[in-house]
Amino acid sequence: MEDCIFCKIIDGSIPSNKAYEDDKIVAFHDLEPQAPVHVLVIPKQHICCADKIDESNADVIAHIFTKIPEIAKSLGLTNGYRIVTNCGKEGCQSVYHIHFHLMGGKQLNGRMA
Ligand code: DGP
Repeated sequence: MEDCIFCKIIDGSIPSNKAYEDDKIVAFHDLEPQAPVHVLVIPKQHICCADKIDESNADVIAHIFTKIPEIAKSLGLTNGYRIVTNCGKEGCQSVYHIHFHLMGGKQLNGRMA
C-alpha cells in the first residue's frame, strides 16, 4: 500500500529494529516505546484496522496471536505482558496498518483508558 509507513517497514524502504519475521508477519521495536519492551506485531498483508478484520483475513490475525507467546518469550517477557490495538480516531490509532502493541518488562499500570 502506497504511503503506508508500516508497508514500507515490511518492504525494507524504512529501517526498523525487527524482533521477529516470517512469511506472514513482522514484529519490530516501537520508535516511541512506552514500556521497557514495546514491539509492534503486524501482518504483511495491509489491513487498516481492527474494524476491518473479517473471514478473508482472520487467518493472519490468528497467526499473529499464535506467534505472540514465542515473540514475548524471545524478548524476555516471562512475567506477563499487555497486547493493545488502537482502532480509529477515538481509539487513538495513528498508523492505519493494523498493529498489536506488545508491551511489558515492568509492572504495567492497571488503567487502560
Ligand atoms: P498507534 O497510535 O496505535 O497507531 O501506534 C502507532 C505506533 O507506531 C506508535 O507507538 C509509534 C509507532 N511508529 C510510528 N512510526 C514508526 C516508525 O517509522 N517506526 C517504528 N518502529 N515505529 C513507528
